[in-house]
Amino acid sequence: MNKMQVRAQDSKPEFSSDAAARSPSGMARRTFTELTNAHPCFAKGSKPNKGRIHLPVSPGCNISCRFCDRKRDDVTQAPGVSSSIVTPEEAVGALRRALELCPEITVAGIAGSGESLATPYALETFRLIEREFPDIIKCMSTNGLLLPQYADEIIAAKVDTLTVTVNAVAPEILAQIVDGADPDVLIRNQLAGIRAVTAAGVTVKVNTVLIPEINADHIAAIAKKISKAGAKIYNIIPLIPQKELAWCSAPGCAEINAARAAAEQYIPVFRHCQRCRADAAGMLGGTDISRQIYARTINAENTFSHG
Ligand code: CLF
Repeated sequence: MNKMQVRAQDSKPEFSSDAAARSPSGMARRTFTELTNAHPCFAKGSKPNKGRIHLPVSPGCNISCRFCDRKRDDVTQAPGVSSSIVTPEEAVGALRRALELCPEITVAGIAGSGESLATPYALETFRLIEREFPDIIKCMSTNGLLLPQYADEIIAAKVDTLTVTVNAVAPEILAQIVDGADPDVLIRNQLAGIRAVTAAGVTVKVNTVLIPEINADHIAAIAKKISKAGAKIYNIIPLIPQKELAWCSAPGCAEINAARAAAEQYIPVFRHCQRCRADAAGMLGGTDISRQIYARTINAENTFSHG
């Protein structure tokens, strides 16, 4: 039997209260249980009454995933696309406007358009948000290459939730997906970084881009490793074939379901990902209000970031 066909066992892990969320540093953070009620992307079910805004403050990247195209436009459905990049101060203004338009927004997320830790703007933005909106959940997305180096700053900036994109835990597989980083180093840093921030009470989600020709049989191995490292929830995102991975296929429902079942043996799985733009705003799956917040020339369709 193909690993992808292995069904999840009946006794799937359930969400549990998280005592570790009270960090050793004494800094109180939202527990995973609290987040399952308040954060649209950190629960098994959908939360139609909670929204998020993405603040596109991070232009650079440091690993060059072969499926990614970080071009600026308003309509392309592709990883890393956003209409514009804003400054940390402009991002706080965007959050202010978004909360006026959509009070259901509970989360300010930074998911691009590039890598959050490749430039200082994401952490700077979170520090500004903490001053003006301490009740808003601060959600950061990263490829994890610099996570061990920045773990203390992330913790000090009171980031509540961190998403690490882990597309493989075997270097020979990751080498087929990432062009600009040593796969051994990237995997080592991702896992060490997850361990470091979760020990301080940050709740970690892992995203994996499911690429049928490359990592589809590898999902259970990823789930096992990231769960052991401290991640609380797992999101499997179907590939949009483009750029250097245009030769790969977009996984169908059966492949996605099989991957989720394989992962769920080890970790709860989030199933409601909307593949948000790096500048999305509003309710997940609902009307996007980002046009009323960020300058755009054309109506935006739903595009995808690694958040
Ligand atoms: Fe944004 Fe990502 Fe935070 Fe959510 S999105 S940074 S964890 S607030 Fe959510 Fe959108 Fe899927 Fe991301 S539905 S792409 S998983």
